[in-house]
Amino acid sequence: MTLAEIRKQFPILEQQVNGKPLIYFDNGATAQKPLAVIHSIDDYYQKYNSNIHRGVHHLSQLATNRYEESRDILQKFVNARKNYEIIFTAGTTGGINLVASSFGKKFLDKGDEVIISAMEHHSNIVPWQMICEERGANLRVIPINDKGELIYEEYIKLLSHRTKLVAITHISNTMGTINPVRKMIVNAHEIGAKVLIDAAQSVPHMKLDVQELDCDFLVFSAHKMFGPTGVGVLYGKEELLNEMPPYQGGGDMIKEVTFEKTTYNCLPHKFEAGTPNIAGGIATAEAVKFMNEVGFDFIEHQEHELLTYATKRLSEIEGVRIIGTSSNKASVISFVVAGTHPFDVGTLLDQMGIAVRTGHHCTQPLMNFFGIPGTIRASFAFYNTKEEVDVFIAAIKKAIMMLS
Ligand code: 7TS
Repeated sequence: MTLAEIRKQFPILEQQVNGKPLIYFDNGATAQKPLAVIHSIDDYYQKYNSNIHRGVHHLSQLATNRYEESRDILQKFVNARKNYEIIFTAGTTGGINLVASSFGKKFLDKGDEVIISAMEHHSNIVPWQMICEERGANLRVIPINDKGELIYEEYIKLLSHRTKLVAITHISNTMGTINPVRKMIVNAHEIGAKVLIDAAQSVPHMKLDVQELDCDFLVFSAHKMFGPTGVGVLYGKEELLNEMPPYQGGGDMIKEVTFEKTTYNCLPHKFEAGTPNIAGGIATAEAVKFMNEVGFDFIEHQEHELLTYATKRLSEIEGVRIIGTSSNKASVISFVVAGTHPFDVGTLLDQMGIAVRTGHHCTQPLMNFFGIPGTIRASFAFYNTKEEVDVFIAAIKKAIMMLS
């Protein structure tokens, strides 16, 4: 597919906002959906809406088959060994809370430690704080340097026999820093700790392989990889998931219920209580197929071009300071403009049809580290263009003039 053909699959991009052609640079928050995903949701509700795993009737079987096919497609997508290592969740946040609660109850005791980093999204901070408090465990934080990179020696120093889990983002949503997760997993495993990778920001940009990474858990959201909102995936190693207690109780997660005792269903159902987002789960497979069709070679190439070009052009503007200058970055650029508030710049960009995210991006500790209230963040997807970057750069210059 050419770039023009790809863009045709995203009708939302064709509109005008405030009288200007929309430029959507807020892909880190949520990505747009191709027609295949939209049609899949429509199809489910028009043709075979019914509950899964319970009905013998035709529609229920159809829905169940499609939902389970989607699990298989996701298994292949991240190269999990077994399809039941793929647990459907409500999103990255849902997956992290599941692991924090379930793994935490089973494996965290007084004095144990969970390691996170200074660049985590609140979703990968707060659930660990909550479970650590409950279990009497301690949260330790890997510091970062001024470029927004982890200080690796400090990570090594933090690892000890007390470390039960390392929960780390693969890519920083605010800065785009790509963390050396493969190496981090090896080091954590050396001391017997388990590792959860928050892949919310990496799964739309690069091919992931959970066997090659050897992570114990990996979580992501469908909506950031061109799928629907309200769906996510938790990958977990079979042995670990089997050892962990259920997270929520309810329908589908049981084998047998009596008032005296309930026995639990096998994987993956043990962790999937209640009726899920069926249409969303099915449509997620369409998002995967679409990304595979576009191809990760194209995705990586296009996004690298956009990142390099936009970084160069932005750096040339007086007063602009880029937050996060690691040499190993995904297509995310956060910046501040001297003498302006990110919100004001964002508002002016919106008036010019450009969607960026402004604020702390759910990474308040990171903002505190840099001593700033927030940033303006442009996050690119493979459907963005250099021409859009040119319009964006001109718009920033204009905004700076208007605000000075
Ligand atoms: N982890 C990371 C690294 C994220 O970027 C996000 C969402 C989450 C977890 C939570 O994902 P959710 O789908 O469960 O909400 N990040 C952003 C963002 O950067 N702007 O809006 C949401």
